[in-house]
Amino acid sequence: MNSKELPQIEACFSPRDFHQYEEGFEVVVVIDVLRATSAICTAIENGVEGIIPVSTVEDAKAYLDKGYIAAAERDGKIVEGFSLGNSPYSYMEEHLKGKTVVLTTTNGTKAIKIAEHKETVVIGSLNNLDALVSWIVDRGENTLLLASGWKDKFNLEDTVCAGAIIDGVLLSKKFRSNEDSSVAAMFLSKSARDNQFAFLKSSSHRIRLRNLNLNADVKYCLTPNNLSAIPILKDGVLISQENFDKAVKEENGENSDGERMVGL
Ligand code: 3SL
Repeated sequence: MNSKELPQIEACFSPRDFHQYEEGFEVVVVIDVLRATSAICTAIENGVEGIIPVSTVEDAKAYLDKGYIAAAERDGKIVEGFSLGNSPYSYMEEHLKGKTVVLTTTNGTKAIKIAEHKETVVIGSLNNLDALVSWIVDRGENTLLLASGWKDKFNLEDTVCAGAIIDGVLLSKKFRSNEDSSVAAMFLSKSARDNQFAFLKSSSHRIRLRNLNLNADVKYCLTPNNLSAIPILKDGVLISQENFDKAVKEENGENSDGERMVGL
């Protein structure tokens, strides 16, 4: 195959730039290492049935009032009136297994909402790095990595993660990458590779979270490959890849072995 025909993988550094990059990409991977997408991957891996991302605290509050489990974070803190925020550890709790959680966060859920019109939206983090790289390579579609950043600004940790994903995907030799943003992301991720924790010491959001005594969360979120879940958006809800595949088969009138069901 001519290299120009290979699917493309690129990085977009901020939700503000998304509309400049999105054309031609079927798959968008939303990344918010600290902490939204790490928390979402953790939730799905630990048996949470679904996460409904919403843009505003008011939206989350409306769900809460209707009896949903709802979580809200702004500026690193749990919003008043909610008992659940954005710590990955809170999504390991037994009582959330099998439940659907509505979630709003400062940047991560905003980025998901910006991308939700695309054909396929999945969730990336350092935690599910290798699983995600394999998934992207198997899928073989044009893939845009959307860094959530901080209030539309560039951030280090999402860029390092995007660079690591591009690096892994390009190793397959089944993708190409052209944008300078992607080259820069790969350079950063290579510089960080041996000790992400030390490299990201000066990240502004890491400092923000340390000041909120959230060092354990930061350590967890910077741990590569402790998860294999790839949350994927289906009708506005992030679900596991297995449940996504099952739902798509059912919609197509197939049973779980891919055979068409009689009468359909
Ligand atoms: O910006 C976000 O979406 C959050 O992940 C920020 S925090 O880590 O919860 O502060």
